[in-house]
Amino acid sequence: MHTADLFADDNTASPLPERVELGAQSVLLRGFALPVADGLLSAVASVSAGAPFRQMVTPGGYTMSVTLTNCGALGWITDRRGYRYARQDPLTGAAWPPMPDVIRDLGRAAARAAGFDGFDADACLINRYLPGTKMSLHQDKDERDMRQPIVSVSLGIPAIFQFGGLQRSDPTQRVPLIHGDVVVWGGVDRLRFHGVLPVKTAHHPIVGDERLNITLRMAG
Ligand code: MD6
Ligand code: FE
Repeated sequence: MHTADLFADDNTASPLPERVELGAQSVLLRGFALPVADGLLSAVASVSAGAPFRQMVTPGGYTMSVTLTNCGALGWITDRRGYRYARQDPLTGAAWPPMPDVIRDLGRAAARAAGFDGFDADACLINRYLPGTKMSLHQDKDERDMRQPIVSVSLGIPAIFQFGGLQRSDPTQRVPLIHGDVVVWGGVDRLRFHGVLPVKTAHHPIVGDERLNITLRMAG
């Protein structure tokens, strides 16, 4: 190889792009949550102290592999009666814990960075993925105002996010997500199918052997 080739543009070590466009109104903001990751983890710990992670059952009778909890005025739940948002935790009968500012502020900032001004989440779903758990391909359509985007924050061990089209049968992109990544999708992409492939065993130095996903929405 000629020395010059070592310095050619396409051989130059470059940092990962911080913005990856996944669709016309969908973007992966790589590392966007890193500056507040420790604060987010403390927030998740305090939320789950009041509203523990638990498995839920889908309307079809399947037990979801992930465990979940919520904070904020509205929490996403599922049982045999359907998917919906609820003001009370069905486990405790109490209101969900308030949404910590670090979560709400991150959601607003990420949505703005993705081109959605005025995003102020009232619903925060927190999913916990242990190795082998997954989220099947689905659309998010339980929210009242579909003009508002979804903000999804990844913490802990990596996962592969599947991002499809408006039809279940459309091809899916496979997007590796790591600690600190944030995906925002809305507008023409709001109803795109998405999911998470079974998470592989791994270790994260701060979070441990699990993945946490914080999904923010304006649901009410
Ligand atoms: C995730 N969660 O946990 C993505 N959507 O990475 C979702 O897409 C989701 O957990 C609708 C309802 C519940 C969910
Ligand atoms: Fe979803």
